[in-house]
Amino acid sequence: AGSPVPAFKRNFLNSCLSANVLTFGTYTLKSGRKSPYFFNAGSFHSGDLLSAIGTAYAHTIINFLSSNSELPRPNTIFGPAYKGIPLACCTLLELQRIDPVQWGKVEYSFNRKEKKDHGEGGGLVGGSLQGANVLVVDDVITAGTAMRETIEIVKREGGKVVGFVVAVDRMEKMPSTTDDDGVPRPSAMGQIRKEYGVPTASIVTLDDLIELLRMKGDETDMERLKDYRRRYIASD
Ligand code: OMP
Repeated sequence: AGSPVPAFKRNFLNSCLSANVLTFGTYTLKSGRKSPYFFNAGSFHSGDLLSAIGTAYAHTIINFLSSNSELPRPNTIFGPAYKGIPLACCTLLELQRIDPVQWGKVEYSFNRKEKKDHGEGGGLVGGSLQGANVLVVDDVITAGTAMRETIEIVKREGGKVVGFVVAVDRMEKMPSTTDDDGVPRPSAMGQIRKEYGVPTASIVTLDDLIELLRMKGDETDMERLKDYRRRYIASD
């Protein structure tokens, strides 16, 4: 039966569909895999959509912190350039609205893709990461390349990643030369959890997307996503 889908997750998924953030077709991913769906966080570009995604991240983070109570409290929300930048800002704004005492003094920060050599200079905008406990907010994890880069940036700037929250966990196994061998391997998220000891969370997973298509009665796309899951599903 499973537990009921919380309202913030349902609203988030409905927003994704109505704004074409989540689309179905044939897409080539960064990893080279051909996917029957794509999640484009760059399409969350209206006031209503920013509010929907900020709310969904904020509730996911609150649940994540309460189920990982041993974690140090984050003092910075970091959004990797480019797509992570508005995500970090609207998430922190929503967290502050929900609980100003807890989140009012927490900072946001993001990296520049090109280092600035004049004015204030440096590779970061926003709060300093020196000695900071950093919670990273990003769009999607597939093979984990983007996530590894972010962990390195935070480390280089003197911070420590204490958690990693994405909108969509595609639940895919790590890529390899025998990518399509049908053998499950650990997920990118699981691997990074182990390697860096960083706990992770997502607003939704591939399983949630399949359930959404089932509820909508979209059999064709649901079957295509299930095929994809069978082929690339991770072992954890
Ligand atoms: P990895 O670096 O392989 O984990 O891929 C994550 C990145 O791929 C994201 O940060 C996006 O730039 C891009 N991506 C999406 O935006 N949406 C998807 O549904 C899939 C991908 C992807 O190429 O895997």
